[in-house]
Amino acid sequence: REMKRDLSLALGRGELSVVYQPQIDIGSNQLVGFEALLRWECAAHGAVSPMVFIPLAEESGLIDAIGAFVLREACAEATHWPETLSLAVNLSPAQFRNRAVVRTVTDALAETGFAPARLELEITESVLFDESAEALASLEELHRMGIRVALDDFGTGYSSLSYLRRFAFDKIKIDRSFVADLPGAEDSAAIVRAIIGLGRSLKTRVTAEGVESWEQLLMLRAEGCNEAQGYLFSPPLPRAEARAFAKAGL
Ligand code: G
Ligand code: G
Ligand code: NA
Ligand code: MN
Repeated sequence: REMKRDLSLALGRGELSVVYQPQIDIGSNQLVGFEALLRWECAAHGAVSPMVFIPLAEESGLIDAIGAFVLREACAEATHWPETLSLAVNLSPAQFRNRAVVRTVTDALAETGFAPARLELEITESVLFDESAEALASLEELHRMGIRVALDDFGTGYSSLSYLRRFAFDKIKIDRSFVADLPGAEDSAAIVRAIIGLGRSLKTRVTAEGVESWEQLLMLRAEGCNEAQGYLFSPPLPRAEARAFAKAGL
């Protein structure tokens, strides 16, 4: 459709930007890093959600250029933060269709001088779902460079547990749909408790997404969840505000 054409022009027109959401260590209440999230302010359509334009980018092949832009932009920005802070960047399954994704990541690190050990890549289990041999090889190559890999939106896919055996994820992110029902809903509480227990057994850190209330945070802390992000702490922030947040701590 027409929006696809607008998206192909968006990069050149400077309509794409990156915002940063703080990630907090629940035990110490310290800021540990930020997740980079893409934004598109389209001249014709106004603000378009990544839930809408990322699938368009995947269909049209623009995802590689857009993905490279997010990595370069976010790594460059993160060099201005204190060295203790990490940067998480979302990668689309479509970016793992060929091994060039490794080059895209290493190029961004080389161009910006950002340390691989401070970078975390967020992927969904569907990365390992199709053409998993190639994707797995790319993930392992990135891992060997010291880059961390997080399993995003955990609990919403088809057979999440088998993916935990296929690759040694550094982090599991509990999907915000489970967190939204806390602390009241018994079934969501049981699922969240089980995921945190799984992380503990596998020695994999667990992050809760979409934390909006103190009640949710207290429950997550009591259950031993490692990290949290959500509106309780901060919405995603434009880079100048994220920089100020980084310098001030939490
Ligand atoms: O920021 P927001 O809640 O609107 O993000 C909606 C969805 O878009 C989330 O699932 C998020 O992971 C995805 N998303 C945001 N930024 C990026 C990005 O840079 N790359 C990819 N592949 N997905 C992104
Ligand atoms: O799929 P992913 O987890 O990458 O999506 C992150 C998305 O969640 C972003 O679009 C961000 O704007 C949104 N988000 C961040 N914090 C909260 C929150 O506390 N509540 C809700 N409902 N959404 C959030
Ligand atoms: Na994410
Ligand atoms: Mn998520």
